[in-house]
Amino acid sequence: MMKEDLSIVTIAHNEEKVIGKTIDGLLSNYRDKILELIIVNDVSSDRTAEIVESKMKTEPKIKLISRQPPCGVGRAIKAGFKSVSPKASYILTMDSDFVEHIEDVGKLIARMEQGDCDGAIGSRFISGSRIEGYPLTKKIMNRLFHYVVWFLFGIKQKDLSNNFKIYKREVIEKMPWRSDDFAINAETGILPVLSGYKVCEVPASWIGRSGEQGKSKFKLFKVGWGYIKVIPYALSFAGKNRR
Ligand SMILES: Nc1nc2c(ncn2[C@@H]2O[C@H](COP(=O)(O)OP(=O)(O)OP(=O)(O)O)[C@@H](O)[C@H]2O)c(=O)[nH]1
Ligand SMILES: [Mg+2]
Repeated sequence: MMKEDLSIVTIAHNEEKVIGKTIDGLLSNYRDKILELIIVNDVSSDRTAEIVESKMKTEPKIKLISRQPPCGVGRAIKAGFKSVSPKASYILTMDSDFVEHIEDVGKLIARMEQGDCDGAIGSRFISGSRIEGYPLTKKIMNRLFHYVVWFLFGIKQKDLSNNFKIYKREVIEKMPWRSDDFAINAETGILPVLSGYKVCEVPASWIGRSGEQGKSKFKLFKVGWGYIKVIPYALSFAGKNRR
């Protein structure tokens, strides 16, 4: 990876408790790799936008996209992808509450620097990873989803739905991203693999939020349906893109 050719897209909705730390952690550790750090904020009612704006005063690499309703993880990620600079060679997508394991970002970058992958996923379900405080129901649904995807498509990657991935820019640009909700995170794992890109996995950590890190926005029974809809979409995509 060359100098300053990475665009990081991170999404935020009411993340005043963590957004500052995430920005500082990324820039202090990876400044020489980062071309731009795009924060897609969806009508946060807290100080998220203010915190980002105050950092922007002294940090030209930060870009803030302030979306209007309707909100949604998918809408936000798609808006972030569209605003990536044409100068970027790589795009990394991540949640903004990813505070404690900023070194995992380095693992994704290092994997790409080996030069043999089109993308890499930070996986919570391979050896070397760490997962703590992940609710059991969420885990069962997640594993079931991956079993179905493996069964239907033969996709062996273990953590397709983690929003912690890096791709060459052209991969992100070519895929027809569809979901407006959390399920976009399954698409960003599945569609590139179906297109024949080589998608590697590196171990990553996932530690449940503690109180001072704000509230979860993930409601399994509200967003679960979105993931199921990705399956027929991926089936039709696979039909059109068979290689
Ligand atoms: N822009 C935008 N970001 C969102 C929206 N909903 C959630 N997010 C962000 O998406 C990321 C994932 O949401 P989380 O609430 O952390 O969900 P999770 O990671 O599955 O679960 P926890 O970490 O336990 O809360 C976070 O960075 C949120 O700020 C939205 O509607 N718009
Ligand atoms: Mg989270």
